[in-house]
Amino acid sequence: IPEHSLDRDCTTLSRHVLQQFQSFSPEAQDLSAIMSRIALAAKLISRRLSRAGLMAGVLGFTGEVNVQGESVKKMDVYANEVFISVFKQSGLVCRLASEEMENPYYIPENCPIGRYSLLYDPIDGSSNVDINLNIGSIFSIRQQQGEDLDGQASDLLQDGRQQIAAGYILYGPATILVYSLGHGVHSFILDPSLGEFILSQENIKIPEHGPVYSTNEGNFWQWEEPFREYTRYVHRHEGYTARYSGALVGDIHRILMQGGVFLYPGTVKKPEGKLRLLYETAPLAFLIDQAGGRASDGTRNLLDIVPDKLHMRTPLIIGSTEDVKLVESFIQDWK
Ligand code: AHM
Ligand code: MG
Repeated sequence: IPEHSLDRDCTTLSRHVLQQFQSFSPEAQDLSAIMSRIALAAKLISRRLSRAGLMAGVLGFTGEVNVQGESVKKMDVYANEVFISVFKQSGLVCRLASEEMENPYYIPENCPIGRYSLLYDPIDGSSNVDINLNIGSIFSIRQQQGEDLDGQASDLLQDGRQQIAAGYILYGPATILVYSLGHGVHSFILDPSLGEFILSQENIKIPEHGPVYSTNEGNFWQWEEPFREYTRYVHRHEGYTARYSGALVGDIHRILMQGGVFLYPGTVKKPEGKLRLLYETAPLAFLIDQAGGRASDGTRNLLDIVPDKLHMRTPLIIGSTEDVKLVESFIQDWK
């Protein structure tokens, strides 16, 4: 076996985190440990997904409706609990907030020593679960900022640049984890025989421009005019191709690798759009920014938006800088 391939197999996620700090500082060790726990969550969810169709009572709905008014699937509940479980007795994360929970969840034995908060979407693209198509998880790590006096996590209501780390897991043909600590974007592939995430690509850069446009055109007549104008522009010009899977993580992963733009605009009825800032759009914006791309709500850099509540939504335009700016120019011209 050539030596370099052995080195490569040994570049696990936790080692990679330490390498980026170039020190064994307490912060480096904390983040390495946090990323290992997130990796464990990814392995548990990945394992359950790969067998879901063979097990009774794993797929389908629970009959409940979550804080967002969406029907909850059994996999949403399982994945939400996995992230809580992996951080129990870790002393690392005191508080978790997710799409599936109205209020933040505290792990009492980790508080107040756990200096970090985890914000996450346990299952992104829930509609794909029951039909065995790609789905994802999204995560963001923030520093715990003092006391959460009102129990509403108002101290978490800060802009996206305050994220310490962010990333996603894509459950596709292979399970991939992509993350950033603010020093570039790196991807890892789960080697099922080792049960480890192994480095696959370092310092990923998104192309300045790309062919993909990814949006739910079924909403065309619900959008404001500039989004319709942009879509008409794409239809009239050569070199564009449409891709939309119903799971943000997969669509954005394609755009990260090949370039292009993903759009989830607001609609006339819901001007704020569908996607949530703290655990969907801001972590993805952090990653794409680190890869040299751009994310916007149409008028502002998405990383500058300060949420006014935990489950706040934002429109999302994200991807290659040139393509995002082109969409923004349609909005500017219209205003
Ligand atoms: P979810 O987290 O409840 O699954 O919702 C988020 C998903 C995104 O992954 C995807 O881009 C979008 O919702 C799809 O919505 P639509 O079906 O309206 O196109
Ligand atoms: Mg989601």
